[in-house]
Amino acid sequence: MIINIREKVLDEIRINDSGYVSGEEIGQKLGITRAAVWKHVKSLKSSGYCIDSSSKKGYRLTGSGDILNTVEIGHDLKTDFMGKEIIYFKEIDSTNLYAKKNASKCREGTTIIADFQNAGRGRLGRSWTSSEGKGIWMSLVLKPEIEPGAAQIITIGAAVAVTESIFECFGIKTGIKWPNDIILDGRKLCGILTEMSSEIDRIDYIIVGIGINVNQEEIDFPAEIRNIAVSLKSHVQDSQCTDNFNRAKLLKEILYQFEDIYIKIINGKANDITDLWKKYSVTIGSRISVNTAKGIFEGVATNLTHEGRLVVKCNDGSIREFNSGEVSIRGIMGY
Ligand code: BTX
Repeated sequence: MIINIREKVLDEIRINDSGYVSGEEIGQKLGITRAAVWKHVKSLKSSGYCIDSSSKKGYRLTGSGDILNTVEIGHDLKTDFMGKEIIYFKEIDSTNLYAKKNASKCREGTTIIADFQNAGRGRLGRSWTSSEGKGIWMSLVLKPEIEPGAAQIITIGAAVAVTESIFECFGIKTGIKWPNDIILDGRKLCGILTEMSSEIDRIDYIIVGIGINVNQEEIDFPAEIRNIAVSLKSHVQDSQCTDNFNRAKLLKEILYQFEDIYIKIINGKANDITDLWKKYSVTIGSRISVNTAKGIFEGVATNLTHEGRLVVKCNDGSIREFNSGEVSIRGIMGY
C-alpha cells in the first residue's frame, strides 16, 4: 500500500484524536511546511473528513463519515493477511472480473474494492446492482490448499462472516438463505458470488465476491428489485436513525471474521463453520423448491453437509443433496 503525504497528515491527526495536534508539529514530523499541512487538511476535508481547525490549538479529527478507501480500511485492520493488500477503484465493471484477471499476480487475501460497479455480476449470469458510494462491493483472492470439491464451504464461511460482522458492528440480526443470500426483513441484503479456477486435484484460486447494500434508501434501488432488496439503512428508515452506516468499519470486521473462519477451513475444521451457518440459517426446516438443470425438486431442507451441500427431503420421499453452483431455490411460502 502506497501512503502519500496527505495520508500521513491524516495519520498524524488521527493519532491525536483525543486532542489537537498543531500544524507545526505535523510539519516537523513529515518534513513539510505548515502551509503544506494546511493544504492537505483542506484536501482531506473536501474528501469528507471532518477536521476541526483552531488557529491556537491545531487540528483535530472529529469524524470520518462514511469514507471507504484504502486508508480507512488499512487503519486499525486487525487481520494477518486478509485485506492486507487492498486494490481500490472509484469505479470498475466488476471487482470479481478484475480479481479473476489478476489472480495469478495477487497474493492470498488481496481484496479488490470499488465504490461503484457498472457491471456487477450475480450468479448464473444475473446482474448485481451496485450503486455508487452506498454499498460494499468487494472480492477476495484466495489460494487454499484444499480439494476443489471442498470449495463450497468457503461461500458458507463468507456468509457466516458477513452475518456475524453485521451483528457485531451494528447489532442487526440477519439470516442466511442457502447458500449465498443474507436476508433482512425477508429481503436480500447481501449476495455472494464465489468463482473458482482449478485443476482436477488442486485449486489455482478462488474469488469470493461479496455485495452488501448498506446506505441505499428504498428509492435508490431500481424498480425491478425494489420489492426484493433491502439495505441496512432502508431497514432502519422508520426509526429515528438517519446517520449513514460506516462501510469501512463493517468491511474491516468482515475481513477479520472471515480470516478466522478461513483458517479453520484450511485446517480441516469445517464442522465449526457449518454449525454456525445452521444457527443463522432461514432455510433449514423450510419448505423449498430447488431449481436445477435436471428439473425442479420440492421438499423440506433438512440439513447442511460438512462440505456445504444442502440436504432436502423431497416430496417423493427421496433424500437429495444439492451443490450451490447450479441451482436457485425459492421458499414455497415466499422468498
Ligand atoms: P444472485 O444471482 O443470487 O442475485 C442476483 C439477483 O439479485 C438479481 O437477478 C436481482 O434479482 C437481485 N439483485 C440485483 N442486485 C441486487 C442488490 N443490490 N440487492 C439485492 N438484490 C439484488 C448474488 O447473485 C451474488 C452477488 C455478488 C455481488 C458481488 S459485488 C462484488 C463482486 N463483484 C461482482 O461483480 N459481483 C460480486
